[in-house]
Amino acid sequence: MSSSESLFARAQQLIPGGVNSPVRAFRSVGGAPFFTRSAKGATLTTADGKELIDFVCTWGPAIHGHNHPRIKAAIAAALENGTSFGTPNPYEVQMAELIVKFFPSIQKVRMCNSGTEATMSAIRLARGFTKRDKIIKFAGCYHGHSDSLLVAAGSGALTHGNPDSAGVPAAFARETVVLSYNDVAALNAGFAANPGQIACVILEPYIGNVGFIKPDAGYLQAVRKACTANGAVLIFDEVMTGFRLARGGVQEIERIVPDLTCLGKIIGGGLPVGAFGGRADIMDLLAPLGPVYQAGTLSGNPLALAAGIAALQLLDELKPYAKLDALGRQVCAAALAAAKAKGIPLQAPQAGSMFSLFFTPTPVRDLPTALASDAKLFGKFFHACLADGVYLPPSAYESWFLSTAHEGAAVDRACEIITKAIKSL
Ligand code: KE4
Repeated sequence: MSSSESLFARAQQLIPGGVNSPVRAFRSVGGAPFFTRSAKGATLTTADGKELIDFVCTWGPAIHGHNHPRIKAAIAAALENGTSFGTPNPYEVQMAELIVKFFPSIQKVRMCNSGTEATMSAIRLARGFTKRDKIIKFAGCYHGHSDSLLVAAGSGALTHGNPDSAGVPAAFARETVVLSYNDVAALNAGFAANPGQIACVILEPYIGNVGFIKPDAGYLQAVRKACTANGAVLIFDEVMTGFRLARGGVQEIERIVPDLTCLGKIIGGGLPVGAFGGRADIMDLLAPLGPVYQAGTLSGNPLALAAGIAALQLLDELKPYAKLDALGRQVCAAALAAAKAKGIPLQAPQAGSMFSLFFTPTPVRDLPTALASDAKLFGKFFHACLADGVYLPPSAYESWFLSTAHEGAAVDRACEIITKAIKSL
């Protein structure tokens, strides 16, 4: 069997950067990525036969650990009946009933195939509902790679954005206003500078894509209030946090009712999935009922939904959130103790099974304070952990994840390795 090195050499001949998603290329931490041969529980086994305790969890879906027997069995059972029908299927009804049960703000829901599709479609829906074109997003929040969302704060920061990727037309970017997160004054100024023009505000209620960042007390309530006052749709992008931090996501924890919610990752049990849902008066504008078009060949795919239903049923049975929070606290406490002993400044924001380590003396509360952390030192830390068998997100600006399978030996071993790595810096 080829090793990671030979696989990567071949991959780079045919796949841009040798990867099918940029963060996997290790560009942010240096070195070459390993290839994974298999995964089980808290562990990845690489193409080189190395076992790694995994703190990426395939970027969120594997909340029950990899290759959970219940999810595997659900996929196998669905597979007996075929892989895709292109017609409505019973799993779609069961999944919709589960999502609506766990997320009271979601009265109707549409399945799709990725988080990108979910947020792109939710924005189109908000624009169709309000008949407005502009949207507000926040610096650092990532919502997938649709054109309206690959936008950075523009020169006219309060009125329009600039493309954040080649290939995004300036005309598209101008419709996106990018503001700073955790800044109520900036949000109110954004609305004031665009009176009656903002279709929606989209945000990660707890950010996972700058590393993990929590909102200031009262911030989410202020966002809700500003959207209501300005007739803008509030979209919670809970692709990462949905079912991960609580059965009903951040909106359950913070008791906020968004107008639309985007989901993904966990609801597919590791298979391709996305979903968006919310107020019925907005969702009913979707084709075939209404004028907002959205579609997908594999939307509601029976295998993906069978896996996702098994994952959600397991969450309902196990109610693992207190345990996941204890595991997250255990890892952060070990890292903070090691950093203190070493005299290295470290921040370790955490909620449940999402957390990050930022090498900086300043609490991280938005993109600038995250970027002020020492990414180079994180790279050194990343490779010290990897060498000893712990795989962290290959970027200082990503949330870590853990699963119920990390409990016990895996998390204890990982804490030892993280402690040793910090001491070696
Ligand atoms: P996908 O299109 O990758 O399924 O979902 C996009 C998305 C939307 N919203 C949030 C809050 C997300 O975190 C994501 C995707 N998360 C990244 C992790 N930073 C996926 C990893 C990757 O891009 O390879």
